[in-house]
Amino acid sequence: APTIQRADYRPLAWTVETVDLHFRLDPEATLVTNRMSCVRKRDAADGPIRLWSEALERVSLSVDGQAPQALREDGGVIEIDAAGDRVVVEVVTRVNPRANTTLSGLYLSNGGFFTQCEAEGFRRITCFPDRPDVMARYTVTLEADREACPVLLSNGNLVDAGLLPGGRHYAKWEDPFRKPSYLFALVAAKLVAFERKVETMSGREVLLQVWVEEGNLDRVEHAMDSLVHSMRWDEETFGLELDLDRFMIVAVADFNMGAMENKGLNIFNTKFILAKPDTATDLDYENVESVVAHEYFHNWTGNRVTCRDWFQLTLKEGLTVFRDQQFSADMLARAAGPEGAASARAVKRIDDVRVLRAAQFPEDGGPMAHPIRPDSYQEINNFYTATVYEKGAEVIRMLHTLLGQEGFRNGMDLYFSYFDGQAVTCDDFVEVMSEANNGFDLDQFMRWYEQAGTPRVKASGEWNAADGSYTLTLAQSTPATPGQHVKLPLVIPVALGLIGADGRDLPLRLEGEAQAGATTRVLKLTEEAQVFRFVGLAAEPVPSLLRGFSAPVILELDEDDARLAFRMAHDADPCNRWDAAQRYAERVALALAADPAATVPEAFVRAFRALLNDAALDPAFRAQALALPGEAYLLERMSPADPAALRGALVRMMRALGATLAADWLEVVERLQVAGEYRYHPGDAGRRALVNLALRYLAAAGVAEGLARAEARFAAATNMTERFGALAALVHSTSPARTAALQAFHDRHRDDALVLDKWFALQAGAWRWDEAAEPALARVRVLLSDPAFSLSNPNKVYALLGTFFRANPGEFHAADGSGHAFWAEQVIALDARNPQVAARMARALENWRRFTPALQASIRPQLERVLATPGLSADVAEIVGKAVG
Ligand code: HT7
Ligand code: ZN
Repeated sequence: APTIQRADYRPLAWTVETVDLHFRLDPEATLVTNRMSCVRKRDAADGPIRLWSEALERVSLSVDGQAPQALREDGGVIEIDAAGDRVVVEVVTRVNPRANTTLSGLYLSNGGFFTQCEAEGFRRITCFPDRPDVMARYTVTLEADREACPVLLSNGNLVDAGLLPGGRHYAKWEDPFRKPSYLFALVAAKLVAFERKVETMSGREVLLQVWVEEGNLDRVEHAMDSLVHSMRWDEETFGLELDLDRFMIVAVADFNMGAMENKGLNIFNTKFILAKPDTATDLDYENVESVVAHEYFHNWTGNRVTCRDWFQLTLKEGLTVFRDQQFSADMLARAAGPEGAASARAVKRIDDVRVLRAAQFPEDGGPMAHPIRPDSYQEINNFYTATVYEKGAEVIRMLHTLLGQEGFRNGMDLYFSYFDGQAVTCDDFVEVMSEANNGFDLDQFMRWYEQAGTPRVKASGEWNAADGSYTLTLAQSTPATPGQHVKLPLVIPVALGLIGADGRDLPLRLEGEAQAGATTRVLKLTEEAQVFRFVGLAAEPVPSLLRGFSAPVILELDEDDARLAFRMAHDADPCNRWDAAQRYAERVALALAADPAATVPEAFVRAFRALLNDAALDPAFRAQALALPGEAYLLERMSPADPAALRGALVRMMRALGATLAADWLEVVERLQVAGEYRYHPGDAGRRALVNLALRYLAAAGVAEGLARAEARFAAATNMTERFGALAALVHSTSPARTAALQAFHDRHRDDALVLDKWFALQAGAWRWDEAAEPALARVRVLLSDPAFSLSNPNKVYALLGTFFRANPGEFHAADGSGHAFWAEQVIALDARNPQVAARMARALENWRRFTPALQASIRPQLERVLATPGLSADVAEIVGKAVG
């Protein structure tokens, strides 16, 4: 596929003012009539009308009612020369939704019609200038069989509806807002709505609807609550109000991603809407809340102000992730109450950092590394990445840190006042932030948009007892990434504290300052190396750097075990306290991986136990701090990466910590049980998380009483968090009870697709705790033929294959290469149905060069096998092509 360059962006000569769409919906032959009024742009260079078209049967095309005089077609682009400044182009296309397994464009799911147009799905429905900088007003008429599709929805307001002959009916929708084609949506299906009317901050009454299949009506209240909370939060935090009279959310079981922010008609993967205590875990509840918020927030950051081109994707995604992270932190803090608020916020921040380290850092260090605003792509769908989303959000967070809450808000206000209704760039956003803050210099800051790779910040400190000063040197560097060898220094906000010998933070005074100030402050690192001298200290301090994870960098700091244990016990910043525990655990894990005879050091167990038994600490925080670092992150830190050796190390650690601290874990299980009816609340969720973790350690170590507790909890659980937590503990043990428990879980939830996804994922991700146990791949192969499994449903693929490839490296990278051959087989099979999903699975091997030579020798032929597959999609070809290099 050709490579598209950011630098090649050119405005179109013609735009579209209004679009009148008519859909005669039929599962195999839907007829789409599209009348668009095209207008020559006054400021653009001369040129033809350009329409994009993909996988379409074109029935007719006319310009002002006539056959076009000059029409050229090349690689999915139609060019029409038109005279004058205004013409009406009418295109009629026929599409086959049933045959559309890509889930992009118009497709069927459980008998209903759904669309997904971001990024370039609209061109699979009709011929159109399918770019985000073409913003038009849409009128949409849907016509369908009344019995099969009683509900007909599209963007905006319902303006007409009625019956048609032959058991059919129609509905007409008008969207009052101009929008790019990627925000168009329709739904025609058998659904029911859960409704609520609320008043916006200006006193307008709006209708909120969550549409689901009838049997799911008992699990939508949480999504509706989340929507109302999101509305309130955006009003209070940014003064942003819902601009529509009606806001709809529709849940669909077949969906490539999490959800989609179509104007007024958000379409969601059922996974991020449906939640009730018996089927959803605390994490599911949290995810529903944050994804509902994310899509809702897009209404302003994405829809009202959109992206000029897809290279600017982080303009809407990084900003919206930042907004949803802030929202979730505020919601958790509010629910936790004044005493628990700070810890609840920290726990959320730790979650976000975990995701960044596990998903984004490896991306930044591999063949797909790209700046948050990429310079080129072959397939845009491959760039909905952790870099664009999560690192993008970190970049916005740094802006927030540098400008302060008020400065950031002023910038947002100015952004909307300048750009409402427009398609703009990341430069526009950063410039407006500067302008709203007295010309705050953000020129160097723009490098965060331009450079790929995770920066390293190396810190070293020197204590001078004679004059009571502590000199901190910070040096930054960013490793070369593909196609980008020269890296310039970035603006890196480093939040820091100094801890005294008694474990308390010291007031900070930099040389030249009259008096000491706060105990945490933000240093601005802008040069390759900078020195900061703190004075007025009575004794050598312990530095706590990058508090709150103030920048998306890797901090390199020489700390011995004792110092890590000290920070684990005393760091006043919970993020850093957690990070100290992670660093210590990483050190132990890598040492054990390097030496099969090594054992878990006693000092580590002591530090770990102290955290476990610190009853003053929020259980949710303890659950975070006592969970071992993720395998993907550890593999990233291991050179060469050896998944089998690492898995061996982690098994030994789990067993040692489970057995040595058995009494402590059992006490947690005893004391922290949550009584009463389930409620989604951070306090209760934290206790459940810690008890579940305790059961994991106890079960791993084979502690009989722990296994008995897990069995009892599994049998008596009244909610999914406890039931699944206990099941996971049993599955991750050598207990013979694990097989029966898996079967019982399956039987109980056999008709529930989302719960079965958990069942698939648990087995695909299972470690082998004894040699006699079946390899995970054998189990995965059996599950592939399970009647509940389907390669056509992305959730099933992500649960079974995604978990095996990404979350079970110890098994996936089996020395015999069986996992790698299986990967190729599945990627090829998936690619024929759904290239986007196949490409996601393909990414599991992109960092193959980091592995041991033996594993590389096993992986390379499989990459080549995929690459040589006839008819391979551009999606997979880009990923595997870049991996092979
Ligand atoms: N903006 C949405 C992106 C999305 C998407 C992209 C490509 C293919 C399918 C997709 N479904 C949704 C989701 C979001 O960030 O809110
Ligand atoms: Zn988004």
